[in-house]
Amino acid sequence: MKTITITNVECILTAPDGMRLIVVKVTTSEPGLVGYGCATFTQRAYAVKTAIEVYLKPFAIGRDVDRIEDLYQAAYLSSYWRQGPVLNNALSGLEQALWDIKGKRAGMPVYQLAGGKVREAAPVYVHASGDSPEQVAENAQKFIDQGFRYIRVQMAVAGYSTYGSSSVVGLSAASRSISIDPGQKRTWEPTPYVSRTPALFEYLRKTLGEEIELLHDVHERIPAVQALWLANALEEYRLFFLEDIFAPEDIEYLRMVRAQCATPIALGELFSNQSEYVPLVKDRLIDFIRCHVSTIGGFSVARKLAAFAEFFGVRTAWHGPGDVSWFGHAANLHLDLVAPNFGIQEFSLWMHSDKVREVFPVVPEIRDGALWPTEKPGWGVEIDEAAAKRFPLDAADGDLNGSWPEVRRWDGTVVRP
Ligand code: GCO
Ligand code: MG
Repeated sequence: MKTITITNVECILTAPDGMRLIVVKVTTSEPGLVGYGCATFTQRAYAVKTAIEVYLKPFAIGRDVDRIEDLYQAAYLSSYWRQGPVLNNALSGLEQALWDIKGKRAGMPVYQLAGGKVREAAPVYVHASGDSPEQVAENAQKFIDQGFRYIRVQMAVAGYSTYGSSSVVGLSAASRSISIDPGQKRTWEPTPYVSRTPALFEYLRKTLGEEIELLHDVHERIPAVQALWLANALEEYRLFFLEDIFAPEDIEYLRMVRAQCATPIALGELFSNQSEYVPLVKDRLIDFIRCHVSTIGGFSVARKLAAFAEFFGVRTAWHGPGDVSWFGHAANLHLDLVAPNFGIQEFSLWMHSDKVREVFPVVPEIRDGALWPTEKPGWGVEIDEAAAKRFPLDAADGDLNGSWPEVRRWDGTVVRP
């Protein structure tokens, strides 16, 4: 059979609605056969672009499109130092584009190449927030009425720059993820948040009932011992999972949580190196692995991680916020469709906004609280490259340039975002 080779590797940067996305396009020696993958690291987009254009492109041109794993392994080792977020995202864009190409050549969706469906679609969780327990409950109920069964709930702490409680469209992922009033100093204190959160869940269980699946993201914002206390305090409210109670630097504390309470734990979006996530799965220190698939290196690595986690009873909950391109959301979905140990899929409804759909005209749809594949070959997603150019990165979120806005304690200490 004729060998088809890579003839070009391009990086597409686009920021519809201010969300800075990175897509890799691979062109081949077969006329018309191209593939796309996600390499989105929203805070360091130009570093990923450089890694792709200066290093991966010359490395990949001329190589056989069929040899995805061999190309990945060779490229991965070629930088010597490896498994950081920038190079992993670049690798992801390339390898996901090759999976897209393989699916198109086979005339099948990628999930078929990974063993076929074990479920029809991927149930998703969506983000509800508010300034009070009443407002959070009201916004959660709106999603429940639309058929969603899993709701992440976040509440603003008055006067503080709280993670996840503002969805001001037009700001970047980072800015959008925290409540920041124009001109307001971004201040954060852990204790007001920790002291208010149990009452939020007491109210939500009273108003929404015992069966709706509630999720919550601590976002590594509090000292480890307060996270330990919070995990215990929330146990009676039976969350579906409590996310990022510790920063990657503090994951050894997980052993204490496991010894003290049965609150389900989700961690992983900040991991890039396998030495961060392998021990957590091996020792069953988490219930859900939450990696950002392009940050761990792409579809093939995530497929290996999902299979590894299956043997330890750890379920998948891939990171699926607004700062993942539609090729990344498609990779999440295809992983979800083939994994017996699927847990839940995060999804940002912003991905179906008019501007995003202008850039990505063909995408999976949300129906009955789940994400459904398009059943087209490859990822089943299409990009309009001319439209992508209409949303340049540099028009997004001003001088932040994708960085997370600085947040500080009242004494001036900078805190984790
Ligand atoms: C989540 C994440 C995001 C991140 C964002 C960083 O659970 O979806 O915490 O909100 O903060 O993707 O850019
Ligand atoms: Mg999170």
